[in-house]
Amino acid sequence: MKSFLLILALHASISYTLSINHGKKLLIAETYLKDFYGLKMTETPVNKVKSSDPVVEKIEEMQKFFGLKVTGTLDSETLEMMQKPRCGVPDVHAFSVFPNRPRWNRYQLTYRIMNYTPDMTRADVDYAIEKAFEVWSNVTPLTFKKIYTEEADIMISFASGVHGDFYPFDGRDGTLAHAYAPGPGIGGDAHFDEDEGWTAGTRGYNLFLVAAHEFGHSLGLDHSRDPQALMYPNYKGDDPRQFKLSQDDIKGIQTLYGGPVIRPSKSPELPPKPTMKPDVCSSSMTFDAITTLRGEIIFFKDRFMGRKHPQNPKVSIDLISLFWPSLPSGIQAAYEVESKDQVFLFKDNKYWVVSGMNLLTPYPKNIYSLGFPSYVKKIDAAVHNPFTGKTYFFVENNYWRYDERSQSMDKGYPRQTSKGFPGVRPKVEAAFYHNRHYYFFQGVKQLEYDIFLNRVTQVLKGNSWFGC
Ligand code: TQI
Ligand code: ZN
Ligand code: ZN
Repeated sequence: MKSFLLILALHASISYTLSINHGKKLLIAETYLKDFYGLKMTETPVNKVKSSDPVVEKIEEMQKFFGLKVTGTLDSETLEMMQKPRCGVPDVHAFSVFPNRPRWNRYQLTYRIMNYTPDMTRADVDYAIEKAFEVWSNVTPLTFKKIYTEEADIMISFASGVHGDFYPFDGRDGTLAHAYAPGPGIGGDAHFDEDEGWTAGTRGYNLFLVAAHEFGHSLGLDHSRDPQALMYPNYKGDDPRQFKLSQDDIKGIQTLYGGPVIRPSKSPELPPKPTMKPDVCSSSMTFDAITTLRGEIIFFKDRFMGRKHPQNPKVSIDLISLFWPSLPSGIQAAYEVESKDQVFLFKDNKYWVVSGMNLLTPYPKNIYSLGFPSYVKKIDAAVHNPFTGKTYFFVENNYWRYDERSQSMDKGYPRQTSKGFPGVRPKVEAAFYHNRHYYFFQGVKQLEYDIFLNRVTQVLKGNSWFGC
């Protein structure tokens, strides 16, 4: 009898009826809603099946969870989702995401504080905002970098009343702030009502707490039904120092971005292409670019980077995107300025600067800003001399010399590579500095070059560093 009623109810909520697999679909939906949405027919008195339909409600709950169109009917999209493989954890939760599940398609996001409230010191505003982002970066792979010019993903501003969008603020109390779901342009942006009294403490509205809530919206979370949650739509003027993100908020944000450990297979930006890891011990192994990075030697090849510590025989080969999700594959030149803890990475006429795993330039810069003439379209190799502060850029048969201290290209370049580096014939395809030597890579060969003797001291195999 129970199951007959359920089938009746499901039947009523099906949007299309002419289907051969009808019975099978009902069975799928019945099992799914029972297993994951606690659907119990016993809760519904027989005569109430139509008026407050628990099946329709459960279907709607499930559609909302998956960001499907909320129709309350078993449309094809919903049925398809019900048949996807999944683990046996029920979807019953309090958090919620926006329709269509908007989220950022990369982990490294930028923010910019456009103006400051006079209610607090600038340092307190900076700190509140930084801490509010940390709430979310602590439990996801997301990172937030503050920038001062150009457009950031999350633009933060204080304004009162009408302020240039369709949602004017309303004076003291009422709406405190609002933020836009992830997306281009205004997407992600957060606006704070200047008519509120903002504080770093508990007196008015605590900027850190409200910002942490707004950034939840900026990242794709809607409101939660859990009163303990940060995303619950009720201001709790608790001591911000005692603040703790609830399990519900964590579950919510992690359904969008995953947990804090960066897993290469879960990178939302690049579904791994079926390229094989390079075989570094192959006799035909060549490299796109090589640099040192905090004591390790990094070999770039296609979408991969091999990391080798000079004293450790182990080589680890990872996707470049594991470390720098927004970097392209096929890096062509790279060098480290150890004194600044910066690594410069080049591809075509663009370059990026990283410090450890952090990208310091959210957008690539143009190599012409370094002083290259416009006919240079790409750099073959680059190497930095820590004693002189000079960087050498190799392009075809020539090289340029750049002064890192004055940040300018030295006069009298380009010069021929074979003139400046006796014994080194063009062209240099990759290079790095290690222990008073440059290592130049040409095809499968490697030249060890003593920077004080100014001559080649050894000819090695290109993959000699891997202990093959
Ligand atoms: N502002 C709303 C908010 O951010 C704007 C809003 C209303 C909204 N409904 C929404 C945003 C649905 C996204 C989705 O929630 S508010 C609180 C809290 C507000 C409220 O000014 O009411 C906080 C802003 F949670 F305390 F009630 C920040 Cl923390
Ligand atoms: Zn606004
Ligand atoms: Zn909110």
